[in-house]
Formats: sequence, structure tokens, C-alpha cells
Amino acid sequence: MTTKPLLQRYSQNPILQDSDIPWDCMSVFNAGICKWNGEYVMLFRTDSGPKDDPIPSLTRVGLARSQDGYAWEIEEEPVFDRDTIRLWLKDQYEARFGNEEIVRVYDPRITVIDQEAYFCFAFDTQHGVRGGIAKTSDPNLRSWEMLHISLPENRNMVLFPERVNGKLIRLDRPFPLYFNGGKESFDIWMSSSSNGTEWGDHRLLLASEEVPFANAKIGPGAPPIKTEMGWLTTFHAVEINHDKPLNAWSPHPWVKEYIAGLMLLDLENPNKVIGICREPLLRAETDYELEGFRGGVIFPGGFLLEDDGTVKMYYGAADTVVALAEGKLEDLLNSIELF
Ligand code: BMA
Repeated sequence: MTTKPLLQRYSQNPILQDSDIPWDCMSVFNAGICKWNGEYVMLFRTDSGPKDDPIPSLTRVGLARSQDGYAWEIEEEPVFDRDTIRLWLKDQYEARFGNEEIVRVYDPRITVIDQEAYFCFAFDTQHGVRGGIAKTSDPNLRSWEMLHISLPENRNMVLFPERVNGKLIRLDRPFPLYFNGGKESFDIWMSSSSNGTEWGDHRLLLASEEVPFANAKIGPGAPPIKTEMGWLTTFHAVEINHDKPLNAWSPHPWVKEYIAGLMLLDLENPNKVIGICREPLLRAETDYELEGFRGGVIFPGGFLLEDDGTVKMYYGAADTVVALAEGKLEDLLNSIELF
């Protein structure tokens, strides 16, 4: 029996690729997308440099705008790069470690809460991977106030679009490297905060072994959608298969398939997972998902509900382009197996 896929890929995918970018760009990665002042806005990551560099150090975060969520206009200048973070953290690092401390900024996410835009990002430093949160009410999304920087090792921070019981809620993906004998098996955690600056009440939300299509790590995807049944939220799940190397410019062999998944969290008590879709929400199939910097990577970063019940999922494909797939909220909710 074949069942209808939950999401249909946009026929004109990809929606963003290297040739669209007005600066030197090797590859476009997963992006954060939200609606802001009546438009769709996207913060996307680009990497520059040789294609075979396994960790390209020059990453930038650019801004694109769209009236309909399909056709995007890209602003000429990036919004963030490692120098933005260096400036923000000058007092912490510069006198002791010089300006080589911040290596790159990546995995942008954007959430609008109470008419303010919150930008979550990861950045690599010589002393660990940290997550950051900045916010703005600037309509042009150009001037930002830094709110919070996490301890290492944490990244893929994602904020809920509204406060729950008066608190800001955040999904996290820490790296417990010494757990499980050093095996990559990272999980999704949750934190909360009254002011966006101090975060606490850290809890394990979903463990990788609870996901039927992950044999390694999992992590948050896009900001959740509020529904009557609960918070519907995407995540990424990694399956490592050493016998089936995927196409990649680098590294070789590349064996990590990134798959999009879907789960439902309790409305009042979002640190409780109340259901999960047992099948992948989206798995790499098309050329633009299978070929590129790292083939087989589907990395959700935007998840938006339209008035007619359509859900748009924006995702990084093959760490090379940004793509879009759409489905119906009703079908997505029906796919969830409640516990
Ligand atoms: C993760 C992040 C993502 C990327 C993925 C696959 O660690 O860097 O941006 O899509 O790896 O390379």
C-alpha cells in the first residue's frame, strides 16, 4: 500500500541557492523563516570558500524577503558574520584570545514573540560551540540586542512563538560527548526563561532512541505551530549507515542522513511530548536533496501555518540550497500517534 506523502515539495524548488546570493557563496544552508510586518522574512546561512573544505570557516547570515513565501528577494549585504559576534563578545574574549576566538556563526532560527523578532544562532569558538539569542523590533532586522549566550556545548536553539505560563520556552540540543562511550546520540532538551536572558528548568524532552528513524542524534527544527491539539513541532533525526555512503563534496565518506520528523507537545505543559509521527516527515529523494555539499541532509528551519490550513516547511537540502514543502495541518495532526 502506498500512502500519500504528508508534504509535497514545491515544484520550483530550490527557493534559494548559491547563484541567487550577491556575495561569494559556495553553499546555502538551513534557514530561519517567519512572518514579520506583513512579509515573509528569511535569515539564511551561506558558506564561502573551496567546496572540499570540510568546515568552511567563512559563514555569513543573510536576509531575504518575500510577499508570498515562494519568490524571495535577497538583500545585498549579510546581516551577521563572525565579526558581529566578536563585537558582541569583545569583553569576554578579545583581550585574552585575540579576534580568532569566534570561528563561525550558523543554524539561524527566527521567532516573533509579542511583536519582537528573536534570532537564535549557533557559533563555534576555540573553546566550544555556543548558542546565542538576540532580539529586535527594528522593521529592517538590522540592529539587534544580544540577550543570551549559552555555555558550551549547545546549539540549534529554537524559541516558541509565545510565552507559555508566562515563560519563554526554548528547545535546545546539547552535546553530551562522554555519554554512551562517546557515541553521537544527542537529544532534544527544553529550557525556560522569564526575561530571555537567564535560562533554567532544563529538561530532557525527546531522546534519540525514542525516534524510530534515528540511530544517532536528533535536534530541534523550526519554531513550533500552536494547534488545538498541542504544539506541533519539527525536528531533525540522524541515521548513520556506514555501508551506504551519501554523495558529498566533503567529507568522505559522508554517512549521516538527516531526516525531518514531527512531534506534538502538550499545550499547557510543553515539556511533555504527547505524540510523534512514527514515519519520517521528509527524507531526501530529489537531486537537490541528494547532491551537494552533504547529500541526504534535510534540515527544517521554518514551519508556518497559513490561514487556509496549509503548512509550509522550509528546509536546508544537502547543505546546499533552501527548499520548501507544503502539507495540510489536518493531515500532519492525523499522522501523530498519541501516547
Ligand atoms: C549540523 C549543522 C547543520 C548541518 C548539518 C549537516 O551539525 O551544522 O547546519 O545542516 O550539520 O551537515
